[in-house]
Amino acid sequence: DLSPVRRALLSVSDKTGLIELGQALAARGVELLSTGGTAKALRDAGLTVRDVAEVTGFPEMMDGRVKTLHPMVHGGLLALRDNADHVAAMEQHGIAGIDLLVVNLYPFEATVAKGADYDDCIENIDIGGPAMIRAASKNHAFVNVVVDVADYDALLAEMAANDGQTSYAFRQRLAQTAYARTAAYDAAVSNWMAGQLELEAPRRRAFAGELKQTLRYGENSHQQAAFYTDGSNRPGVATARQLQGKELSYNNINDTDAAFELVAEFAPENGPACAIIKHANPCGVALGTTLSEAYQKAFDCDRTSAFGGIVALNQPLDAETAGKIVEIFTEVVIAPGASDEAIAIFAAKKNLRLLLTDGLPDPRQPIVAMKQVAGGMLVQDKDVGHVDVADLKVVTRKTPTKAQMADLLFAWKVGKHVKSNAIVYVKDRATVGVGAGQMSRLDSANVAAAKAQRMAAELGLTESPAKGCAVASDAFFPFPDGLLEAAAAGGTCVIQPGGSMRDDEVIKAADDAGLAMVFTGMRHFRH
Ligand code: 93A
Repeated sequence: DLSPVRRALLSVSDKTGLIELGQALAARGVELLSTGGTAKALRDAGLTVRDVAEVTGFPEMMDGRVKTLHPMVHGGLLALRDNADHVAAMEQHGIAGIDLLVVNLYPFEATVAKGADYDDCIENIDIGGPAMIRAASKNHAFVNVVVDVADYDALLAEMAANDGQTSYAFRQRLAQTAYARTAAYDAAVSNWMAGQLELEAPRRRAFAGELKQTLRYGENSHQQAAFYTDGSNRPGVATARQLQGKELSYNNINDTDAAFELVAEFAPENGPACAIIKHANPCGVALGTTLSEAYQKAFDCDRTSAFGGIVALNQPLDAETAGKIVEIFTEVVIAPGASDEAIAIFAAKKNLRLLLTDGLPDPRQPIVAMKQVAGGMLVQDKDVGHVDVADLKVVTRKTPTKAQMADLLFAWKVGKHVKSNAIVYVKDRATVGVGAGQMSRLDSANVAAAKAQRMAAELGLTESPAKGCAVASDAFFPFPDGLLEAAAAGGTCVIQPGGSMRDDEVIKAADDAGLAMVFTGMRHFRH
């Protein structure tokens, strides 16, 4: 099943590694064909190259839109070398076989990501490249197709090991990679167009994704896993630079994402914020006057759970905060930058991963969220809903004070990032109890209260830190019981969507307990 590589067509937008590849192929006596810019680069390096235009008998035309779309090219890629009819057709029309196709496409995703205008994006939709890739992939019985600079070395190694030939298994693997690339490419084009047309994005979704890395395993060690990027360049775990520490695991990536998306709710200009995540839920979130104070307050909420957690910051990591973080075992820290001093402090902790980004993800950016179900996929807009003071309706006799209002809004933002049923207790812009993922709202209120009790024990406080706290509930209280539990734990004001059949009962219970309560009219389920 070995097949020789005698002729190669190279047509690449990303010219990284091109010369080295061209030289290695030429050294093996492979004839090189190429398109305009690629041919020029190879020739400038002293290599002998034949222009595709010479092979097709047509010049590259229409601004390059038509360069390789020709039977002399596609016949050379698609002809079955062991089929008498195909061989006869090649002879009759003077078509020479192309055994190796090296293509990387016009940078459509990068063009969109840099905010280019409509026409520029359109011009960056590659047509000839994907056509050739699909043709060469189909004919992997004879043809090699390389779509990724990262595979150049593997190709040369395969040829070196087989006296200039490649194996069927190798070509088959290249073909599979190539089809994944064209599929992702077309999905990116379709999704961009959906955005341009302002279509209801979730209802028109194509599935784009490019393999970033294979992971050691998934949620558990018996599950295989991989990490894909979506080409959007959104600041976050997929695009962050990892400065140190071992490779991220599946769970690390999931938790780091949860942490960074949560902390991004707090605009850096409103002060430093820190979120600590365990199992995709926050075990502490706080604002501070300094970043290190924000970290300390977040850490103090639940010191036990924070051990081995993921820390996200809304401002560049500074030395003082770095010094505090390294005092306990932390898996990952993600921040929009770091000072040299902070980086030096982390360098001593080899296992601690530090991820740096160029900014925070925009929490209002309308993107699409997906979830798999048996036999299908659920697609929805990401929850970018938010409320301001002006959106709140006071429903009790008591009105929250200014300070209470600030804590209520803080608690509400945190609650949006807690798995439902979510109950969050907050004091002085720091969580003091988080009840996550319970099947009843009453249970979540209980869990949050128990967390506050443990915080008191951990910090040696004489009274529950939840005394006088603000309470957020991600959905309405169906009965007064959860609300009363929160009041018993120390809650004095409440933020919740409202809209229960028993709102009247719940409001009366709040009045009787002396609480101030506001309705948001918006729910933040998160499952
Ligand atoms: O505009 S195209 O869709 N029309 C074509 O016929 C065609 N053939 C190759 N773009 C085409 N290509 C692309 O040109 C390749 O996929 C590659 O990205 C690029 C290389 O152009 P150059 O060699 O001029 O730099």
